[in-house]
Amino acid sequence: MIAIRLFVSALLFVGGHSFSRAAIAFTASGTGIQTFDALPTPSNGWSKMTIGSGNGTYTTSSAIDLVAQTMAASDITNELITTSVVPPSVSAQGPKWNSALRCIQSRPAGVAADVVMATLRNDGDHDVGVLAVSYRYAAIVSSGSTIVESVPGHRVFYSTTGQPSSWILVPELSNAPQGTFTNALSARIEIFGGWYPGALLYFIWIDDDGPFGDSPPTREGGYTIDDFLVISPLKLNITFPDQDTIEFTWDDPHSPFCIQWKQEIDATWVELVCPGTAYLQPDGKYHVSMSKAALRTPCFFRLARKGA
Ligand SMILES: [Ca+2]
Ligand SMILES: [Ca+2]
Repeated sequence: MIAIRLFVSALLFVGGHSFSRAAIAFTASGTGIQTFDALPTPSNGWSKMTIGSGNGTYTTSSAIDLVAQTMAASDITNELITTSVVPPSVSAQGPKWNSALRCIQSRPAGVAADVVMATLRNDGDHDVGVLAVSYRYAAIVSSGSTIVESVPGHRVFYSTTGQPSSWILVPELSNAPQGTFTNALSARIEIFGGWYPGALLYFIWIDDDGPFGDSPPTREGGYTIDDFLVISPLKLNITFPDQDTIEFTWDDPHSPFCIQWKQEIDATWVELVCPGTAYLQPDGKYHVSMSKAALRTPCFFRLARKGA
């Protein structure tokens, strides 16, 4: 257990199943950032497939969520195709690796949907109950055109078995806005049933072929995934041992993180209820609502990589 005590009298800065399948290794430090500088192959844990034929097959997110439940990870085995076309061109060949953008892209045409899959294996020595997944996510279209989709972007699911009817929606990754965007997405996932050492875990991204194709001014969107990262978030405990002290503790003895503390107003920070516990992601910024008289001023802390 790591504990950091903050003495608030110095308020501004204190204290500091098929185990042989190729997969992305998940260790105590997570997957490492997947930057896609080279073609991500099935032996690297990345694969794809297409389903159906013809655009407009699915008109609602719930229709896509239903078809997800028919999928089996064992069927999603094909290697991504390489392209260097920017912005992403439409294709019936499924999701691609863009060597110019150095990311994974989807922009289906002539199929019902594109499917991208990441296969992870828990190479740690203990069960994992909570994950934090993050990546950069963009919607791109040719200049002079607008993206119009029945279901914008991806619907994203995970499964610990890869079997049909096992896919669990990740809402934070699945409700893209209409039109172009550049987002940093993240989600905290409580893994139903846990993720055991040696076991696989799958993420799938489904991009349906919407009502429009590649004729201006309304087109199928091109969507990109980059800097994909999955980690175990830290479970942070916040207590008030006495009037002048706040104590933060977390459970990872190898954690290369420290708490940084300051007073600052920033409406974009995430508010937590305190005292209490919270799962945090590295480099995140969090707002603690203080309840003790000496701590009524809005205060903020940041979990930062050590040495950053
Ligand atoms: Ca990249
Ligand atoms: Ca689409």
